[in-house]
Amino acid sequence: MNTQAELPWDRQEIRDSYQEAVSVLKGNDFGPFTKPAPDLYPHQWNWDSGFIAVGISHYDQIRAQRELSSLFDAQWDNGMVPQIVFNMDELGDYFPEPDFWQADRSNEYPDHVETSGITMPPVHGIAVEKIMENASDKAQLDRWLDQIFPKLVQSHAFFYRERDPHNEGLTYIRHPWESGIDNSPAWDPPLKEIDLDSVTIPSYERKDLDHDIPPDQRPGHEDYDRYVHLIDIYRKHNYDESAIYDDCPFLIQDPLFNSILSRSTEGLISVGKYLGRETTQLEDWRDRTCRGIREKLWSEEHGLFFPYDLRRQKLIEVPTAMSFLPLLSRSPSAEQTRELYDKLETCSFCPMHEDSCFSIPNYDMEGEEFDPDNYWRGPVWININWLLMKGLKRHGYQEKFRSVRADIIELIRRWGFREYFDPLSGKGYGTDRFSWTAALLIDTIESLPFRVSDDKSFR
Ligand code: 9WN
Repeated sequence: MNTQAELPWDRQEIRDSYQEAVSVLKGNDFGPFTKPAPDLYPHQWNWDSGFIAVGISHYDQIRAQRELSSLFDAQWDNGMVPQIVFNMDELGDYFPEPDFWQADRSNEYPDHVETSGITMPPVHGIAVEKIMENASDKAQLDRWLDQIFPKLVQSHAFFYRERDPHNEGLTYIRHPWESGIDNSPAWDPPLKEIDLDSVTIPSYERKDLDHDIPPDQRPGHEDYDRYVHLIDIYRKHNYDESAIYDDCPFLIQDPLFNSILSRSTEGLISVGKYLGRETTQLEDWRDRTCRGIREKLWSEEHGLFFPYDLRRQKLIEVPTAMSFLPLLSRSPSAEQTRELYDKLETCSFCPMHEDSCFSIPNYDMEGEEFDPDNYWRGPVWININWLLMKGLKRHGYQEKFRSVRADIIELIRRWGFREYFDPLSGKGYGTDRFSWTAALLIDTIESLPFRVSDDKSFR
């Protein structure tokens, strides 16, 4: 067990970082939800809200509950929780917005909010479990859980009913934005199969480049053309899942998505047991997904997990941080776990510098496409490192767990609440005052040997 004496920061420094993180989240608070960042992302995002709720749960139970309630209020009739719930007070600064998605063509669309027409990695079972652990007002908690728990179960049922065509326990994603790791090099092979010269791309105007972020840190124009082409397919099929399945060129069973789904289901099992509900169905989902990951997404040759391309019926053998995400769940066998750990320690994923290591980059540093400042093509992301940190702890890799934890704190202390970080220099990129960076810093600090939130004097 690490002791305070082994930590490189004193209590006051940690308290200062914690307080600053709280002020980032309060600054991005829009009432019912927290914006991912002040300008670049003005709406509510699905997995962002899950991570944000985890952080807020340490200091404001009711606000954390509200973060998830507002997201689930936009749940579609078929159970899908949308990737974006639009903030109708701030339309115009982001692309694509409701007029482009036209998601109301779906029979399943909610009638009181505007949303996009895809989903995202379901981290909310993890968040609800965390809120339950941290709650001080149990009566409030019970009332809220009673209301949110069935919605969460319904959202998982959506995946097994609509997105698991072969009953393998593996959900597919149908857009890179559903993965949350939009321009990961792992999506290059399937996306390149979309021949841009032979499809008609609807006209559109990007807004993400209007925020002083260098274009080479964001996805390219050809990426956007393909993102838009996929949306056009959904619109043509009125967002009908089975029609989309028949036609969509991008259908991927992704280890990141499925590991999160399985870990989130574990969260729901804990909540279900607390509420005295039947959890057999949840246990069956958890086990089926773990088996699917372990058996279908593993590459013996590489000793890594990879996404499976359902269209082309093969693994996409591109090593990324998502190859390790099954550690978050009980999916990997003991042998697979050891192999993953060994790979994490190679120079592909463990960038050691003179005095510092900046933790786990999102893509193989020795890979051809490695780019230390381009979005999901190399940088370190705090949410991925936070998930991996939990996975390392779960599988008993205490030392590596502590080093990733220390890197998360140190990166943010040095470079601020940035969206992503250069794995070579540590430098922060993308938007500043990024909400999940702040929220997950809070949770990471709370896992230190002394609990900052127990010390009421600093707030
Ligand atoms: C598209 C909000 C979101 C994150 C994603 C991240 C980025 C959006 C974009 O921002 O994606 O969903 O416009 O680039 O890739 O993970 O949820 O923070």
